[in-house]
Amino acid sequence: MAKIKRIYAFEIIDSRGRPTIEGKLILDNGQKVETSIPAGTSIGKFEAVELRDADSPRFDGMGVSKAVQFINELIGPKLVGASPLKQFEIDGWLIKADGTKNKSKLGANTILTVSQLITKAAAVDLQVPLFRYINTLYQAITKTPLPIEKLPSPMFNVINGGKHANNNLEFQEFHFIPSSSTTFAKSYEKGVDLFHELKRVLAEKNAFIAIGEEGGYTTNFTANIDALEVVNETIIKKNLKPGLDVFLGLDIAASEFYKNGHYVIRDKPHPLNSDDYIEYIVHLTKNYSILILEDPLSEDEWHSWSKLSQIVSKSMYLVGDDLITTNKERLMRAIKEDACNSIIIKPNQVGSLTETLEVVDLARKNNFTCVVSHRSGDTPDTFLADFAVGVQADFVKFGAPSRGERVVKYNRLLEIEREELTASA
Ligand code: 2PG
Ligand code: MG
Repeated sequence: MAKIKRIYAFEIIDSRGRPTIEGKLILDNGQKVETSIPAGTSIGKFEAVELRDADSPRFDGMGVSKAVQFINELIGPKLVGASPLKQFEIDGWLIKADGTKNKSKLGANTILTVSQLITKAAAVDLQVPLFRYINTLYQAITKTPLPIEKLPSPMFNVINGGKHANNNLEFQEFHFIPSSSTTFAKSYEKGVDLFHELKRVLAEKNAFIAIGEEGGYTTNFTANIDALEVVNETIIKKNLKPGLDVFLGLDIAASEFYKNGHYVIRDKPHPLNSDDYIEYIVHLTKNYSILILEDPLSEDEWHSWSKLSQIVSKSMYLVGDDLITTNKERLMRAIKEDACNSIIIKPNQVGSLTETLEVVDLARKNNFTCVVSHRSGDTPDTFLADFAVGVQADFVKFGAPSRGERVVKYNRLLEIEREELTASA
């Protein structure tokens, strides 16, 4: 089996025009793999630390030259001669070398670059598709067989608000979720059709249309409920039934507008206390076919999460993103307090493949639904699509069905369905 000959990294620019890390790994048989790391704009308070050159004026302090230097001078040379098949050992060594609880010494972005390179190199060396190799690693962690039988259902982010746009919506993401009763290809097609129909619906209303961070439309709505209304209207215009053919998804990212114990949204004339705000959220879920409700409450409001969960958890996926941040301890607390029934999985929130797999395992063992997610700052890397198939995630959210760094991941799922799953079925 091949050994690592060289690992190196450099700065590239992500989809937002911010620096991120690209890493390359060369095996001693000449094979080469590369990976790049996404980054969030609305970052959860409990995410592992993303190492940036905050003390430098370069790129507004967003450079990653220190992280790159760690890979080129510290980590890379030490891994020369190692086997890429030792994923768990190498991740364990990196986590130990960092030695902090939140990866603040080396950076989650630094460690994840190396971790993903190791995974990709092993798959190439073994000559298996990346998703199958990730599936093998996952089974080694869960100690239970997990056959690859399906593709995750896509959720398409078609209206961008919150920190992902400079419109006046507080809610961050509005999704179309085609019913999962068809193939991925059909769901993708439906998502694309709805995306274009939505633009026509907005144009008919003389709305000003621009594009947000994740490829969805941003426009001048007066309230969050208006965006839900437009999304619903689009489904009906396309002769589809909301709640049957297509569902709605929201990532509210509520931590961003939770101020002094109150939720401040345009839909209401005054800031709302948690109980009144929950009442409004429940009202929205009753009036629109919301299947996925992500981060409706602030990342610190555990008690309110449990309250809302009691009301909605039986009829929809209540998803913790900023609440859990792909963190095992926070997931354990969410399970114990019945705070939600689903989790967003983002490898860069925790910083290594092994830990991400462990979180998926813990979530599954507690009947949580798993949504694998991109970041608002992303790259053309398709690692996440293979990851989602490898762990048999229930849903993926990779943004709008438009813009290169988003569609490249959906297109990879299309490729897996076309070339790998139908062939082996
Ligand atoms: C989220 C993500 C991705 P960001 O909140 O779920 O859509 O946004 O990457 O900005 O954290
Ligand atoms: Mg989120």
